[in-house]
Amino acid sequence: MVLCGSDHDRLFFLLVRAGLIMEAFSMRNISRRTLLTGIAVGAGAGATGLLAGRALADGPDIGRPLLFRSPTLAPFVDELPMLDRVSGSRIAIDAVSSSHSFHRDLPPGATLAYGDGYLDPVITAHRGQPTEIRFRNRSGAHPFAPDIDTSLHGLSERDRVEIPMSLHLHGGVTPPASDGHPELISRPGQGMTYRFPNRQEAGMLWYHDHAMAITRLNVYAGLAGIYELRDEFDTGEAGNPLGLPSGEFDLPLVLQEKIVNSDGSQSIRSTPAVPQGRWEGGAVGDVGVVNGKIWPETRVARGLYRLRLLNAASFSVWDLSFSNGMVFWVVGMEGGLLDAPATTTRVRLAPGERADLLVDFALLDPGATVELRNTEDAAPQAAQIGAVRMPVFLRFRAGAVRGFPGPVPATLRGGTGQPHAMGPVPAPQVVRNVSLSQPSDLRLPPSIMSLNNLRFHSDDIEMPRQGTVEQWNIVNATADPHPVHLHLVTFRILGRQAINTLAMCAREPQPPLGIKWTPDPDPFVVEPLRGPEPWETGFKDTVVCDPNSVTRIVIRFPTAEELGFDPDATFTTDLIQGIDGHGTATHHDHPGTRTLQGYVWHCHILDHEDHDMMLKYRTVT
Ligand SMILES: [Cu+2]
Repeated sequence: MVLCGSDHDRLFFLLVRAGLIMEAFSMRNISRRTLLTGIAVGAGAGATGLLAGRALADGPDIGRPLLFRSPTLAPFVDELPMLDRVSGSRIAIDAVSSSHSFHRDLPPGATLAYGDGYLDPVITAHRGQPTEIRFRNRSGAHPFAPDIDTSLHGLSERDRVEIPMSLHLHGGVTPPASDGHPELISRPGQGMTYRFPNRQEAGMLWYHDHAMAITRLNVYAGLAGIYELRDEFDTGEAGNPLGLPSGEFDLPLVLQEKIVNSDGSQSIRSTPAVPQGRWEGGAVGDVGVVNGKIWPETRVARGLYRLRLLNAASFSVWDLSFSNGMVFWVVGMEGGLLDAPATTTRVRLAPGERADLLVDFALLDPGATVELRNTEDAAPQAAQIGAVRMPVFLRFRAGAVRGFPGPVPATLRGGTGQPHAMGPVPAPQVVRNVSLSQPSDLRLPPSIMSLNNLRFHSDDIEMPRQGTVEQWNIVNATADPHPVHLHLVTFRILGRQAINTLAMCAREPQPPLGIKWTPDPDPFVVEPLRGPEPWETGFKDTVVCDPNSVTRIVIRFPTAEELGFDPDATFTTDLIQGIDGHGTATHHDHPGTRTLQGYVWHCHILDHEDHDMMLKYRTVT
């Protein structure tokens, strides 16, 4: 029997698989744990009160037997790391086995790194000047070797010690051969050259691993970094025509969640209910990590800052705000700037999403502190085994000195010295329904995540025409949010509507996994269209699709002429070379050269992407 996505929950099946039958059935009767009702939230709650009772409380937690947890760690004792920067038309990046201490009281634990340590470096690029990345995989055994699930996508024992890697520039308008296709993998001793044309507008992109079925482990281990693209408007220099803060007043903040062990190592596992080495479906962290440190603090001058937030977590969606409730401004998102700053007191970010913000710390008295907090609860299915909100990321402490003196700009686009205005959302020429589901089949535990009820290797893929504008109605038939990311393109959000998933599934039942299922949500909407939030009104490359809802986006698929490359060009695994640079193709993996084509779209919950919420797509002529 195949059930509709929302009819059951994945963890039930995971527990059954793990042999925890009683736990699985008792879980069905557990509503959300009430342990944390005492957590103080909102302005005025001190950090100690806020954090007491959850991740900072050490020792066994008999109330949450289904979760691992981090040891007790004091918040705000580490300085926020300032990320190193590199630039240039040719950049060498070696992926290596490294180590890093996530907290003052933790010894260094094993990581993977592009360079050294964790999360380095920030690559700065400029529009119109291509960047060539000479990538080499020089890693050793995987820090999460025992956690690799060799039942996924042909992974084997070899992958524990010879890590496959593929580098993707998230948000990059990149030729397909350089886009980090999940099956174009470099093993240790191999590498390839990635070419990024940088023909797009300024924005904060990021690069991270994208290798098939192991992305969640590689990124969590440390394979991620910021890619800062500048242009003639958003120069990143003092005196830029947009009047935006620059230099020390322009702070990239890479937000992550983790579980760490007292020996300093990271834990990718969140629940003992799933045996080690089996896909979990999503790991909720209990500590907030910013630029590689747990709950850091940073001193800020009293003035305007540009904070560029990236949700680089594997799993959680966060609703972020300041502990004093102060107003701030959204100036942009994944694909560039807004026409004008938008005032807000919160911004919600799912994995893969970025928010470009202005925050005025002149509002603080010298010595005063303010925390960046999260008020979003753990996703429903994780909450069912006791996962709770990770409440805070970092603390800012105002210094005595005055900082960036400029005001919040009145406009950012459409004027002199500014990029062209965004324009209205274009009218779609094609409407396409696509689906997100959890098509568990009692014959096939554990659960699996899916786009269109298909698996990654399906050839029943979307093939939008180049030069057309399409509306995608993304139907989320599950009980959890999923951030959907399309490679190559940016899009605009029309809005969201809750749907009656049960009624929809009764009318259009979900067939067995492997048969395309893209139900029409329109007869089942239960509310008017809700437009995008203020931080979603610009050009996006990732959108959070709420549970039991349809999320409507409008995408223009560019032509080869506009792109300066053929987005439908084929490419082969011959791109992978020995890293001595002699250009000899080495094919240890496959008996022959494989030909690949196109891009992918996927859920940016990395566990979901790995199994199997990712599909190929092509843009055709
Ligand atoms: Cu997902």
